[in-house]
Amino acid sequence: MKNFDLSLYLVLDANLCPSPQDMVRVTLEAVKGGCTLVQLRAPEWKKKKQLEAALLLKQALVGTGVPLLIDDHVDITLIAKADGVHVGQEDLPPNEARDILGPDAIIGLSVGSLLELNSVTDAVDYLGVGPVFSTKTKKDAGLAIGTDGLGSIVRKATLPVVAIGGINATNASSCISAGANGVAVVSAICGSDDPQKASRTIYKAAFG
Ligand code: TZP
Repeated sequence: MKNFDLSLYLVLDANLCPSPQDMVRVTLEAVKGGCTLVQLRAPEWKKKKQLEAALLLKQALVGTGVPLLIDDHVDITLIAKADGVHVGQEDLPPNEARDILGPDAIIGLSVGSLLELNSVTDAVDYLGVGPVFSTKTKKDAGLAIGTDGLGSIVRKATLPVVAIGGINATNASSCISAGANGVAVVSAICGSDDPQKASRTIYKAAFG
């Protein structure tokens, strides 16, 4: 069994954390606050900077039990010995990512509609579903699907689901009530003055 916990999934953002060191700082605080999984997502950065961040993050997470996933880049995942990759609908397909990374890697896939569930294969371990609420963080995220949209995807999905998009302490519990296994958060943690407190507050709001 692959060991990962989607409960509070921190997605690091290159705009809110402008350097790899910022990413490490936010990550360590978030882990103290209960974050269970971390993704490096920095499409604005050149690969060299993404790799630097991945190596630092992997080192920082040693001994925490919190896995590190890399958005989109299988090569960085391999080089940094990260725990897996998260791919979108337009990225390297999950089967190809699995062929490269092997059976132990964690592979996540973004799904924004019932139609996109058709792209789920045996290679996928979890689904990132959203945007549930409107978000300024990802410009091309598409229209918010709401908790009703989330619920309809969860009911058809055969894999664990993490909700994403506009999630904060106020609305996190509605995602769990709609059937998500966890919440993925960018700005409500990365943009907070106190990422540890923000993480703890969101976790408690979601799971009590
Ligand atoms: N994928 C769908 S929405 C989103 C991503 C990466 C961004 C979510 O950011 P925030 O700040 O938590 O709304």
